Amino acid sequence: HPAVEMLPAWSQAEGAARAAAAFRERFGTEPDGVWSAPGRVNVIGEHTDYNGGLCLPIALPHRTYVALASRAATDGDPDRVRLASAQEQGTWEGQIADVAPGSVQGWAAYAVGVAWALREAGHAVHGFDAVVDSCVPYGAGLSSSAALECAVAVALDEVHALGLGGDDAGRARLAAACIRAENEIAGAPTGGMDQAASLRCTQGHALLLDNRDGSTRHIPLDLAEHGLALLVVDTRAPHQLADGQYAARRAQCHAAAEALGLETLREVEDLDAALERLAGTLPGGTDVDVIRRRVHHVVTDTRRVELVERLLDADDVEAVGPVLTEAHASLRDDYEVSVRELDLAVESAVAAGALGGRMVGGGFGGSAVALVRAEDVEAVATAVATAFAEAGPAAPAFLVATAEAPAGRSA
Ligand code: GAF
Repeated sequence: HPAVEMLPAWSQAEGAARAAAAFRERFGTEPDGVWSAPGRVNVIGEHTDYNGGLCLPIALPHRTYVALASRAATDGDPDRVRLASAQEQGTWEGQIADVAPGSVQGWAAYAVGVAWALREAGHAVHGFDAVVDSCVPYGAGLSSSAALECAVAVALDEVHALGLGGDDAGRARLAAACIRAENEIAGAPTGGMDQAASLRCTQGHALLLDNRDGSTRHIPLDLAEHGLALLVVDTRAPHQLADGQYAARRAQCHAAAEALGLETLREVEDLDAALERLAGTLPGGTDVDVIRRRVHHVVTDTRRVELVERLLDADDVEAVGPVLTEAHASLRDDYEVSVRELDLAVESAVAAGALGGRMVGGGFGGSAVALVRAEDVEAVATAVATAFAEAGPAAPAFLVATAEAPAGRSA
């Protein structure tokens, strides 16, 4: 059997110590503090956020740490930002006032974009030095970018005493700033689930997020209590959100809603009737079958979130497994965002005894989850690693997801 690689999560004390040490080494001074924010894994409800639908993410134990020192208003250059990362070469330097769509390339856009967005929202934010360190797997569809944005957001909130981090309404506003940073400065047209998950989840709960109005419900999720575990498979298939596929799916959903005279696909009540109507209402030249399948996925996935909510409320957690597998088929066949590695992860996990599984996040690479009995974690991971070794793709890596704390101060 191939070895199973588990991706470790640092404790908050360890992550904070690493980021603070890297800060001292880079800038030769002490940071004001260290803040951190988690990556996420979504239990169910994929590509629903930008359609006003439901999703159900949890915050991972894997977090991104930001050691930050605010520049005093009296500093000779109060607007200057310097950013470094333990995972990247070099230091990014610039002025917040110069940040604009298209002006910052690479990972720094996700960090300095948040300072820009907070300013756009009317908050007095000035420059800072920051060093980032992270154990959120990068590019694995587990929201390493949202974790970076949200860690910077809670840091800037506190050093400027904006008072937003202290309650959920304020955190929703921080999330909105992070979404603007990602959409407008980093140029990734994502929907907002990831930032809400990183800022608004609570430990021991999944976050039922209604993207129609941003309202939430915290659903207790202690899988260990049920003898279960959520095994995440990072397929290591390259995953890229800023490419055209994600935007193309968004545009198709938008076109479908428009053809139906709806603001979002969340408003579809009678799915069969809506699918029927699309034939006559979409602009000529549109592939009606493709749009119908996209709509079918989006509408049924929000229904699956409602079903999982009922199952969790009834403590019938094992029954969630098959719903995940059904969601995977919908993402693969109707939404067409899966890839061979994701299908292989789900199929090999289910064949090895997982109760169900599906790809998570945007797709086109990234990770899958499998709901497994706690005693089967190792056997299922080994079976998935073996299937990959036999089929040819690079070896996957694994982690066990538990519902952890949202973004906050770590030191
Ligand atoms: C990515 C996006 F960032 C989210 O907004 C969401 O649309 C997800 O893909 C799919 O559910 O993570």
